[in-house]
Amino acid sequence: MHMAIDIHLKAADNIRLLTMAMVEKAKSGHPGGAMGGADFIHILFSEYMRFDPDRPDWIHRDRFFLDPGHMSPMLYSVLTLYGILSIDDIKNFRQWGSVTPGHPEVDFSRGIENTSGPLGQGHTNAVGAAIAEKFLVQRFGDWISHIIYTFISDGGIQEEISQGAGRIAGHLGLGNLVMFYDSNDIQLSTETNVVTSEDTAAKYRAWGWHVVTIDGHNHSEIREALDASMMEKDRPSLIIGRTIMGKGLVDDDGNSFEKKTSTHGQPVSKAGASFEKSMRNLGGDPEDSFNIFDDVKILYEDIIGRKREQVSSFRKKEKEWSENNPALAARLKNFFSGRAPDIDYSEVEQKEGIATRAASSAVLAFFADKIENMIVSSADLANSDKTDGFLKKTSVLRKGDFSGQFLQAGVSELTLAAIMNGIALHGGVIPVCGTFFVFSDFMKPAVRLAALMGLPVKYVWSHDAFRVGEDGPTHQPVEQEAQIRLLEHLKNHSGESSMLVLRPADAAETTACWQMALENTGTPTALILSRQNIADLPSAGNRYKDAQGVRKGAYIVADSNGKPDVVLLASGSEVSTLVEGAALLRERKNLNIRIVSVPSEGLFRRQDKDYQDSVLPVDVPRFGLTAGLPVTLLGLAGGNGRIWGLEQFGYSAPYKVLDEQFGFTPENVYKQVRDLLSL
Ligand SMILES: Cc1ncc(C[n+]2csc(CCOP(=O)(O)OP(=O)(O)O)c2C)c(N)n1
Ligand SMILES: [Mg+2]
Repeated sequence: MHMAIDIHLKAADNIRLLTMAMVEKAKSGHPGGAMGGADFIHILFSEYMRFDPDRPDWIHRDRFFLDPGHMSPMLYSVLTLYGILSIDDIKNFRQWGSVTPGHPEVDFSRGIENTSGPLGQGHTNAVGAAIAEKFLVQRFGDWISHIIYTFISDGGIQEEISQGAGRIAGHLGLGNLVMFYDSNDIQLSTETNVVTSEDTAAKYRAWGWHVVTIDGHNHSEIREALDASMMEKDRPSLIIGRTIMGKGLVDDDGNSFEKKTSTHGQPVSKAGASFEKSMRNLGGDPEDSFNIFDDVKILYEDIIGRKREQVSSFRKKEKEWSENNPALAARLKNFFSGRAPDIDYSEVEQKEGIATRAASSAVLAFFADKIENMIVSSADLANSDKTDGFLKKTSVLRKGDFSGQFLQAGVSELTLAAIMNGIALHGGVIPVCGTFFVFSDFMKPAVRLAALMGLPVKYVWSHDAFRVGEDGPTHQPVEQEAQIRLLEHLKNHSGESSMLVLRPADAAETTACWQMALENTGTPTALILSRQNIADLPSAGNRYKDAQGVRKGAYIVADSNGKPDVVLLASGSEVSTLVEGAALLRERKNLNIRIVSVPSEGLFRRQDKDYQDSVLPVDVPRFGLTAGLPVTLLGLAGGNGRIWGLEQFGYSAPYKVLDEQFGFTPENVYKQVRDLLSL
């Protein structure tokens, strides 16, 4: 018994030692917090987590979401004990080309469930994954249930997003979620008592969580707390582990160097501790700082053996289930295929002259009948952003009943977006979320991570311009489109444009853009939609077919005979204003006019040069119209062109008045183009 306890402490110390060694060698990193969390990580990974050491991406695994990405050395160390990472991998910590970046970047094949670093998002990803798990268990049975573990620190507890995550997890009764809070009283620049005096346990209890507070270094208490969490079916669990920052550190004189803010974010030697003496104090050898103790090796070999047995007996159970339930098994496989659903989008019926948010609603209603593994959600705007087209055909997810497919997130856009990331990371479910475009700002930190991680989250952003009208400038997006399209310019680590941003010009384009959104399984997609009705764009024959041009990012909507005198271009509802302006130009000046709809500049710029030149001939003047900042169209209509955009915040007034005041009228299109061409 005594021996058994010792070896676990030794394993935890080994994690502390590797952590110190990694940061020391890299000459940068965050050792203190990771050294405090080592005990929990060792017990969790060795005795509780179900996963396949040979296939860390196995879909039936328990998940572990790290929130404080700066504690990466702790995670990398335990993955090294498992042989999932090598000693060389951790010797390359934070170096170019390594698989051990400063903050973990999602890598299922190496047991990294999420990209973490922006505090608060990691544990909210876990809430999303726990929702996905409940959703799947409801459909496939208890046998596929698994636990979502997450690890949070003082920073994550303080970040506002934790309010949304805590509320939603409690409200939905996510008994499959277990969160460890590394409560070490220290944060980056101060002790926590400088900034907070809340009763965190009471706060989470008030949200409906099961909460225990333990000594985070006491392995029996950790086990008891985890065991108790396993019994909780309808409440998420919070284990507040009181830990010691930089546990085991000593200075040159051998005095304790624990509980120091200075060990948060630099090698322990730089902070003032003695690397050598601290190594020895923890049973290590400074000459061989990346050593794994022989008995810890044996311990982990034994653990790996047991994990393999656990996985193989699970696989037997799975096989039996599949044989007895072939239809369900095929469905499960399909859910996790990550492929876009096979749908005939031409069957979507659109009414004439509607707002693109209404057109999106029609598409979502169509999806509700066809896509079983989609969760649509909204931050309390379903009836405005029109995600309610989907909601009307399903029910909301609620405590004890995950048979529906709609998540009512409440007013918490950032939380919602991070939950969507978690759903996508879990796999098996397609996440869609809506809010007003102006509030995409609130989602942005999670959108950025979705772009970095390459997650196929879909954003439904309605009320796309000052034409929101009477609600005034707080609700009228101006700079948002230029801002979000920067992610179209930014490449992800696969070398692709990190996000697809689509602003359809009418109902037919909206259907086509939704198809692109679902087919885009490698990056997030945004749909930017109008509040107000839009006249359908002209079509010689079949508008649905014409609108397929959006697949190239930009296409010719209406053309002149022969070489155009001018090309008019825009996205969204401004295209229809161009159509009316073009009529005036033809009538009064007999001009040859081409109209181009550009739902995505980023996508258009990835087409071959010939196509780009065929749509926007280099020697023809261009006029761009945008309800956003003029810079939104600079890359398309700059140079030999002119752009009419909005250079100020909007005002509260009926949108038709604003159109007049701001010059978004056919008459102003006429005037601007006449000036451009000096006619
Ligand atoms: C959103 C966000 N804001 C700020 C930071 C910078 N930062 C990294 S860790 C940290 C606080 C660290 O405190 P804690 O979470 O308690 O970690 P510990 O010091 O205990 O390791 C801060 C402010 C960040 N990573 N993310
Ligand atoms: Mg802390």
